[in-house]
This record gives sequence, structure tokens and C-alpha cells, in this order.
Amino acid sequence: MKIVQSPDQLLRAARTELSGGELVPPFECPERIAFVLERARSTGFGSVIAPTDHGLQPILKIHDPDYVRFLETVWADWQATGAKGEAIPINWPARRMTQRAPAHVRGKLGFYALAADSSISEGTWEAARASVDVALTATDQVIAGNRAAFGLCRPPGHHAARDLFGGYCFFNNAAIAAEALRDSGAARVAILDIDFHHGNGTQDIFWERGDVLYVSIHGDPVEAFPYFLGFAEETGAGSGEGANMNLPLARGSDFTIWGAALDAALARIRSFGAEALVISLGVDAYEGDPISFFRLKSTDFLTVGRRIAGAGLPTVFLMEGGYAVAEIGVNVVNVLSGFEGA
Ligand code: Q9C
Ligand code: ZN
Repeated sequence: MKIVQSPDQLLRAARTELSGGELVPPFECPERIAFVLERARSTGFGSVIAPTDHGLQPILKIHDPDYVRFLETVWADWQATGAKGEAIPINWPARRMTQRAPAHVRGKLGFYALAADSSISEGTWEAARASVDVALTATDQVIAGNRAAFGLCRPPGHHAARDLFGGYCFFNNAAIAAEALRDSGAARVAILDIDFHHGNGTQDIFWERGDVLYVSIHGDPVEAFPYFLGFAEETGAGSGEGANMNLPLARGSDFTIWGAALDAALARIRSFGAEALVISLGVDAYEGDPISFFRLKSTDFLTVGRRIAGAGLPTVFLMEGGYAVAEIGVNVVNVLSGFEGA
């Protein structure tokens, strides 16, 4: 299958992440892309193509225009304050305060952030734009009749909501891709999110929609980021009632438990009658991931790909998380080659 990737994605190269009370090198780093490309190359998997420019319109179908404008201008505005470090929100519109975007960049940062873990730096906007083009170009491959394609998205997207960034995400690549599949004529689209973390952004974007099913397997939010969404009782609202399925799992879950959740997810996707599938492909469920707590082995990811292929649907794979950087290539290519070999 085609692997879509752009050098512009490397323009996101923040130096800092606020973690454990320190500024550390970000877990979500440019090297992640290189390891995936190198593993694909050395195993002869797929062929790499560049994305085409899809412009802002598909982004504006999913995201708030003021939020998009904020992301475009935040770095320049932040620099103009004379701040020495990267742009990190430290003020929030907490409970019992107004929920309005203020004029100053320090206020806007908190207004549009769901967490303080994603320092904004030079090139973040350009990389986030490129990541969306990667997702949409992979989607075009599937719309054109290919069984599957892989968008090697970076930065990732599933934590980004209509007007929120955080969890290393700025634009919701998977939501934008799902919307493009709907526009291409698929009456029902399913998003299967296998990243270790709950995709709060994707859930929220499609919360009241019955045409896009969101199913996620993730670390129980009682003790895992994003903490405030992703519980089993969240099933959607309005016409979206029943079109959201959360499968939170406990610390230490291995493939016996995780694989059973995958089977339940795939059964729901089948009963929903999806005509196309988007996979939010994080590999942070891996046992060696530094910020997660599941215990999948590298070989398990082959089985994951094989079972996803069993859904028999046109499938767009989009990269999300995965921070065991040296093993990320093996784990991602295992999913994709497990799918293709099925
Ligand atoms: N001290 C994705 O996998 N919390 N995002 C990090 C590290 C945020 C993960 C804590 C994790 C976000 C796309
Ligand atoms: Zn994740």
C-alpha cells in the first residue's frame, strides 16, 4: 500500500515538553517518522508518496475558524511577548469562569488548550497543516479504489477537538479523513482508535452524529490521559446515540484482554454497517511504551492488522501515538503488513 509522508511534518520540532515538573525533550519527536520509514524500506513494505495540498477547507469542516486562526498566529504572537521559551499554556477558563477567548495570546493558549503537554514552537502550524494533507492524500488513495493506504501523520490528531489542542495534537486528522470519506459517498464511516489513549477529540467531534461510528480501546481514564473522557457509559447523544463505543482497559492489559476488546470493536463496526474504515493507528499499547500501561508485544501487532483486514472494508490507516521510538517502525509496519498479508 502507499505510505504518505511529507518533509514539512518535521517542521514540528519542539524542544520542550512540560512533564513531571520539568521541561524534557518531547516524547512526540520527529525521529518517530524516520523509524517508521526506515522499517518500511528495510522490509520492502509499501511505497512512499508525497501529499497534495488540500487547502484549509477540509480543516474548517471540522475545526472552529477562530481556533484555526489561533494556531496560524500563536507562534508570532507568543514571540512578540518577548517570552524566552516555547508557548505553553498556564491559565485555564476553569469552572465558574467565563468561557470566552480573550485578546492576549497567553489567555488564548489556555482557552484553546486541553493540556499543557504540547509546547507550541516555530513550524508547528506548517507541520500540522502537512499532517492533514497526509491524511487526506491517504484518504484519496482509498476513495480512488485502493483497498488501503497509510498516512504517516505527525503531529497526531485524535486529542484535537473542534477548538482544542493538546496531547500532542492540533488538527484531528482522523475526523477530517472520515468527513472526506462521507463526502466521497460512503453513507456510514467507522473510526477505530487503537492508540493507547482515548481519542477525546474524535469522540467529541462526532458525538451527535449517527453517520460516523467512533470506537476506541484505551487505558482506563480513571488513571490515564485524557482523564476526563473515554468512559464506557459515553455512547453518544441525539442522532449519535449508540454511535460511540468506549472500551477502557485496566493497567497491565495484555493481548488476551486487548484482543478480546478488538473483536468486540470489530463486531460493532460490522453491525453498524460501515462502508469505510479509518484506523487511528497509535502503537503506544506496546509493552515498551514509556508513557502507557498496556502489554502488547511487537508480534501482537501483526495479529491486530490481520483482524482489522477481516472487516473487509476500504481502510485508511493514520498514525497517532507511539513513543517507544526505536520499536515504533516494527510495530507500525507489523499492523500494516498483517493487514496486507491477511
Ligand atoms: N509525561 C498521543 O498518543 N500525557 N498523545 C503525557 C507524559 C499526554 C499522548 C504525559 C499524552 C498524549 C497522540
Ligand atoms: Zn496515544
